[in-house]
Amino acid sequence: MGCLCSKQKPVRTSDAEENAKAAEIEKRIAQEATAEKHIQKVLLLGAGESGKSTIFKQIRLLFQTGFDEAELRSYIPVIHANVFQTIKILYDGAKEFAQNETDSLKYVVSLENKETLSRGNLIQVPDCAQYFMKSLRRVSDANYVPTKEDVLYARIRTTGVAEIQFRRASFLFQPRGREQEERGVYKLFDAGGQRNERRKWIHLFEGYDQALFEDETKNRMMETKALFDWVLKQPCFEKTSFMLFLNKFDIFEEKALKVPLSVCEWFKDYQPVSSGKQEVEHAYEFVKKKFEELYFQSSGPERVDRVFKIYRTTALDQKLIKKTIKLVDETLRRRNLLEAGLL
Ligand SMILES: Nc1nc2c(ncn2[C@@H]2O[C@H](COP(=O)(O)OP(=O)(O)OP(=O)(O)O)[C@@H](O)[C@H]2O)c(=O)[nH]1
Ligand SMILES: [Mg+2]
Repeated sequence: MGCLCSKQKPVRTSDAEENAKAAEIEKRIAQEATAEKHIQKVLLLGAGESGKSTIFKQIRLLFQTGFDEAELRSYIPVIHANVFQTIKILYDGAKEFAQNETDSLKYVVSLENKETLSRGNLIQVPDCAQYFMKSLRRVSDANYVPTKEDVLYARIRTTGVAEIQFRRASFLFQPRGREQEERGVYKLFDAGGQRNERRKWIHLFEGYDQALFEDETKNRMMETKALFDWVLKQPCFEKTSFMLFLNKFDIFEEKALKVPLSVCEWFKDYQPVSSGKQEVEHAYEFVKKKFEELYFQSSGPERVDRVFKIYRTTALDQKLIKKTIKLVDETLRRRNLLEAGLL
């Protein structure tokens, strides 16, 4: 929110002056419209903790100047809070597990005993828990300065909307002198995905659907499904391209072999076919297909020409994110050329 203040001019403005002003305003509007044409707005949407800010951080690292020391240091309290929260969850979880165990020391939380941590999925330990628990000595050092990797793992819920801008040319690595040809600019928005945060951006769109936020019993996948379905149906996204990142593939890879996909209501018709890597691939393809089906079900016939692509990502993997962003860029570029009738 802003406030515009202007001083009243005591002199009478002539018609010629008025006309000149109007022409100047017209010119500025036209210039801004041309500049905006080169700006491609990309909005990161998804449920809370799905990895939006991690992708946002990776993009800052890859295509901007990254984090300076002051910013790295600003993550110290966040990382310490992540560690305290993890220890508290592990401690409470250990007490719960010990109730059904004859060996009362089995779940005692210590640097050496990982028994409770290994059952983390049952007690909702955060995804960064393993990483920071392995680095306890380092992160508690008095002279500790977080590394880039620590910052990527650090978990802080986004409140409001963050925004960065970067030029297409910054990641095209083309021969010198050709940068000017790539005048396109990306504006990337990272919005909070927790239910209460969504209220801040969701009301900007038409068709506000309160019902989505009422059902507390949904598990994360069901919540993602409901959110994706809702977004797809919004009139303001009628012509918007959708790049779906099936993120946290590293966690999926491990989980798919331990917990049957069918525990999730949406995937209850899933049948495992084998074991190991093959099974992971099969499970991933099944999930991908479910999202594709949802996309086509929720996109009316007037929306079929918008672009929809699915990418398998692990936001912590910088190389993979770099490759994925390049693919996304190629897709969006093609789409723009098509729209302009140049392809
Ligand atoms: N193992 C693993 N962890 C990830 C991945 N992506 C993100 N994380 C971790 O998951 C946690 C949550 O990620 P965020 O990027 O904060 O999630 P978000 O979607 O921005 O969440 P909100 O801001 O609450 O909407 C962080 O600790 C990340 O390090 C991934 O691909 N693999
Ligand atoms: Mg976030």
